[in-house]
Amino acid sequence: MTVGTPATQLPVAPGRPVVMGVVNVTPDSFSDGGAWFEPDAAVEHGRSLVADGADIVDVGGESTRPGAERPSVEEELRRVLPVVEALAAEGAVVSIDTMRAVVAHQALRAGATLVNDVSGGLADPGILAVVADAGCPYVAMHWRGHSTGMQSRAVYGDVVADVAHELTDRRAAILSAGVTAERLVLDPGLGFAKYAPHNWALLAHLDALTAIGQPVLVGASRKTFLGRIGAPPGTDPRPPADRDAATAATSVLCALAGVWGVRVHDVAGTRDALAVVHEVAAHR
Ligand code: PMM
Repeated sequence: MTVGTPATQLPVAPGRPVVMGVVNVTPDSFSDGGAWFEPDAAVEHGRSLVADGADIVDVGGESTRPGAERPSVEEELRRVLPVVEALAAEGAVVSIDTMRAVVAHQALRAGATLVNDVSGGLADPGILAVVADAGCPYVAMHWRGHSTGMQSRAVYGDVVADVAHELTDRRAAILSAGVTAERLVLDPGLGFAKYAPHNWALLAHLDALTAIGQPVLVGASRKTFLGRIGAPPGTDPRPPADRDAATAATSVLCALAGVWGVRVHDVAGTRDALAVVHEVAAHR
């Protein structure tokens, strides 16, 4: 093991999906761009997500909004490492949201225990060896290319079948790189090379993704397709902060579909929504 940390198990939350709270240490993320760009503000935000009931805090230093330019490796490290280190030192379960092997490696050294890779190992295949060596859980998201020009790749025959097929192929590659099946989570990548009808279809057919046989994570939170809910035709989508009720509704659907986890900005609202699902299930 190269990172000097013990192998970690996939976190689970009995009776409900795991809630992963988002800490974007970026100047330009679509949902909360710039709000937590200073390390102290990002750490404070991570703490408040834990207080709200986040099981995991997901720290990322690269915006993946459509068309976003990539930061340098040095800049990404500068953004995320102090935040990972501080939150992990306080006992938070920290995941590192990165496509880069070196960032994953350094973040694991700084105390992260899970790697969340929106490229599923396609952007930097070396990340799979880092994860395999660390023995840590790994989220592999469905991805068809970097943010610049990504929406031009939103071409599907049957989006649900195509995404399930491509994730199944990624699973084979990831397992053969030495990541263990019990630590591998798959994610449909809502909004990544996908337009609104693709996202809705994937949410409507989560069973096709859970059927692959791996735990599933869904990141619908505050994405543009949810901003169209309640926005009159011909107007702009509602702003990201007004999309939390719609996000909580997606978390309910995810819970009913038996997903492993949801990645959200509004942890408190999602925990309430999931508690409702839990109570109803307990009273059947
Ligand atoms: N979405 C974003 C970033 N990271 N990770 C996973 N696993 N799944 C997602 O859907 C996902 C992600 C982009 O959203 P943000 O800018 O609000 O973080």
